[in-house]
Amino acid sequence: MRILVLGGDGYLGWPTAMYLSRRGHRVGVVDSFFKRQWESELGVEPLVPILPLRERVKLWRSVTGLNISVAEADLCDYGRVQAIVKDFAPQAIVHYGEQPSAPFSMIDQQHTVLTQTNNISGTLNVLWALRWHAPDCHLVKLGTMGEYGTPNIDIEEGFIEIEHNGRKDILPFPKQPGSFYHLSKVHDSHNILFACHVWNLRSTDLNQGVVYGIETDETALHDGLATSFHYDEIFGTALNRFCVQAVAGMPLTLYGKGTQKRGFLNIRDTLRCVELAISNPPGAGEYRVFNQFTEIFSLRDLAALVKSQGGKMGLAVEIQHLENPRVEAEEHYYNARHQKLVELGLTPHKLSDVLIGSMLHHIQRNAHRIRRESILPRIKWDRTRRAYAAPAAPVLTGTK
Ligand code: USQ
Repeated sequence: MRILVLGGDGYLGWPTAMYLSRRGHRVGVVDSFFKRQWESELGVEPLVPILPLRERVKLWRSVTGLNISVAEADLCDYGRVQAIVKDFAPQAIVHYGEQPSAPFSMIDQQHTVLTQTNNISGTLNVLWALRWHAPDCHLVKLGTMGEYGTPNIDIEEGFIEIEHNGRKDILPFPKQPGSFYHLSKVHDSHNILFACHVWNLRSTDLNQGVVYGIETDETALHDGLATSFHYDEIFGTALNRFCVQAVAGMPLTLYGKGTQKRGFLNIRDTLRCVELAISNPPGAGEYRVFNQFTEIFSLRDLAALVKSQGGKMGLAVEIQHLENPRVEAEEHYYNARHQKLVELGLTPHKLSDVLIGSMLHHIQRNAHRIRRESILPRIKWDRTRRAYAAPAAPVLTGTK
């Protein structure tokens, strides 16, 4: 199959491109490289240096004999998006090409507007390009479990049957997201649902939980094929951060009580879920939602697992409760359905001591590269607290 991976330079995009390439698909990657610029504007970097995308693609060819094509494009440039879709004629598009961080979107007015302009306009351009040039193509869009927030009822997969004043309907599940980033994904979901309805497009919205992990079967083939693994307060996510903090000898940063619960999944399962979605496409006009996570943990439980495994490896791991920099429920009900990918054949890689141990070992080999000053949270959601002074250049990359 001909598959375009948008955001193919990123933490998930690059491993997805290699995974699909190795399974015999003709893969093209598209990226604006804005994320690399935002990293340098904000003074953060991945744990291991990441080769430029074209060099990683060359290395991939020399290691496996397989070709991945590369296009540099800002998805907000509709002319470029159209040209790429016409030229490549994709049968599936895996769309990761968005600003991916909640804290980034909460820094200040500019970062909020950039996040929503970049994410929502980019996705609208992809939808219009599909409508004109590839209406049968399956859009596999990376959404987030954070679109739902933490309601006091069970979370369904995208839709819920509601009875109201004696009438019933199946409606999109209510959305109560927790950041301007998560809101950008909600707006995308509505736009995609509408485009499927009016133009007969087909799409799977993957409402993904928090991904953890450094290695996939493909990144393990060569050091130069590594993926962009972050642990800083902006682009790093919970478990990845905890593992780096354990190795750096810094206390694990639990925000507030740490009783918040989220859905998590291993990076290897992300790749398998995308493959399952691609090989079981929806019908024309169908918009469907899969909740893409494999296990629910509280942050406190995750920190305890890292502390226990770190202890077995001789690391003295402390856990610290910080004043929560976010405005979010800490004690809440959380029960989210996640059946559809399992029904299609997903066999999850469950979190285990062995898995945490292998992440810790991997990080230990690069411990000298950890930038401790990028770890503690300084970006605050609450308007009464002092704003974060980003060490950013005056003009933000990607502002349209
Ligand atoms: N948290 C801590 N300590 C930390 C970092 C985070 O306690 O050092 C807590 C946060 O307060 C939050 C939870 O962990 O309650 C998750 O935070 P996160 O930074 O790991 O993840 P989040 O900001 O929610 O976003 C990440 C990805 C995003 C994806 C989302 C899935 O960056 O792209 O959409 O996970 S989900 O969380 O299910 O919405």
